[in-house]
Amino acid sequence: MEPGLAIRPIHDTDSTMTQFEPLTPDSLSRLRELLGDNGVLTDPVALSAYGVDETEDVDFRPEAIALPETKEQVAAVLGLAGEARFAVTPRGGGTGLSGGALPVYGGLSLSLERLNRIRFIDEVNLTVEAEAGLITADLQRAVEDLGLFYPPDPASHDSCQLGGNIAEDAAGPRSCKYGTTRNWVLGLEAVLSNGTVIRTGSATRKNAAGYNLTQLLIGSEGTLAVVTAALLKLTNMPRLRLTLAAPFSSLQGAARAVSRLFVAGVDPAACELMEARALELVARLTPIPDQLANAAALLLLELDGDDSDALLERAAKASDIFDEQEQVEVIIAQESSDQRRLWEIREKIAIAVREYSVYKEADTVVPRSELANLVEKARRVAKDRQLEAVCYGHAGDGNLHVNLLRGDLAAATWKRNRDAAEAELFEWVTSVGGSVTGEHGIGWSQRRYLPLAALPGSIEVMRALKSAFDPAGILNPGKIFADE
Ligand code: 2HG
Ligand code: ZN
Repeated sequence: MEPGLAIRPIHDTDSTMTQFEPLTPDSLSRLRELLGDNGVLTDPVALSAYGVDETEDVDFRPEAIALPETKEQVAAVLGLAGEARFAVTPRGGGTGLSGGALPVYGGLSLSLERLNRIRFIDEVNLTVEAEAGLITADLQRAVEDLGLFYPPDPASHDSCQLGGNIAEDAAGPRSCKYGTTRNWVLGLEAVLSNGTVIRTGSATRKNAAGYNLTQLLIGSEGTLAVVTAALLKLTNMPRLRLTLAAPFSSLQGAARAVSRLFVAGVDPAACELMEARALELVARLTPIPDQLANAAALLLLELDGDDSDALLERAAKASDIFDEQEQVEVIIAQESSDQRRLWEIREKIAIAVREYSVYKEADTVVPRSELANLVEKARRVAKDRQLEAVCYGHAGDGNLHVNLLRGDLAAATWKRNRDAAEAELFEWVTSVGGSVTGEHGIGWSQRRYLPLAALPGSIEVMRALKSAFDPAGILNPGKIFADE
């Protein structure tokens, strides 16, 4: 696809600041009437905590934080916001990586954290209905106790919330077999910006009635409605898992092997790639087995299923595919403690990068056949601007997190070079059929790149949808679109 438009500069938020009213003492006292005194926070410590998420280098404080406990309270808060015209930014666990939950125009941070109940688990129809503020790992544990499985596994699953996962269409290693959050949602309960509560979808596996509002709200980053609960699909927990660690002496070999695994039907639940530099940084935090430490690229695979012979057969097929590229000494871990040790290498990368250098992460996604070129391109755009690129991530989905490291560049040079490197990288990514975010969303920090991923006509439709859902524009303003 032709890239839609050249990258446009981002307007300063001040230019449109006037479209919202500040939270007046009157609005604050009405919020307290609706939510009780402990349902509204205005102390500086809270304001600064709710002014950041996991996105590098951004900080926008809200004027107050609302902590509703019911959907009716969410509806009442939005009704008040519409009347008083203050901005409302929904917030989940604050683990986002594109600033989607940051109140860039101030106003109210609407945290769903107290709507955190599991309403029911239906073991006959294999569904669960849970509220938006439920921690993802708590949802997973609750269904796992019944032998059931909710597969989406964002890295932050111990602290992220279901509502945030839905807002960003979050994913993790297992999405290469099981899909992203959107593949597990049957229906949503949500509050529109005028305070109307809607329900989308149905409790059935099929539903062809009307527009698919469920899928439209998923990934809409809190700009169209506030999701308060979701009806999710479940599946059976696979009885067996194998972890394979394959150290390659060439990045090209590892990257080629990734596409071959899928063509040959190995069907990995997870297929992660780490390049040498990522391994080096992790080794500063945790010991890496000698066979893996010096690889040019490491592939980490998870295979799951119920039949141990079939699983071992798929593992052998994966090994053969690796050997077609080069001689690879694969480690196969069957015990869960050994598997944990291998996965720890992957899980520590983000923190290892963070501890090493200031960085900016580009959440690139390309067709699998372009993975080797992607890493080459990332290295080149970084090197041309005195930066370093560290690539790792969900190779099975063609989704690599390219971390651009500042090293010892001066602040102004870093900002200029980083932006230029990222723009060139995304221009290339979209020129080969990829996109500007695989799983972290556009949010605030990536919005200048939307025109690379969507043609002007598509962006026009997106804007029309935004106005239809939120005519006053009070819901999570400043996100997704570059020149709002
Ligand atoms: C991962 O795959 C996550 O580890 C997080 O998407 C990436 O924290 C990060 O930068
Ligand atoms: Zn990721």
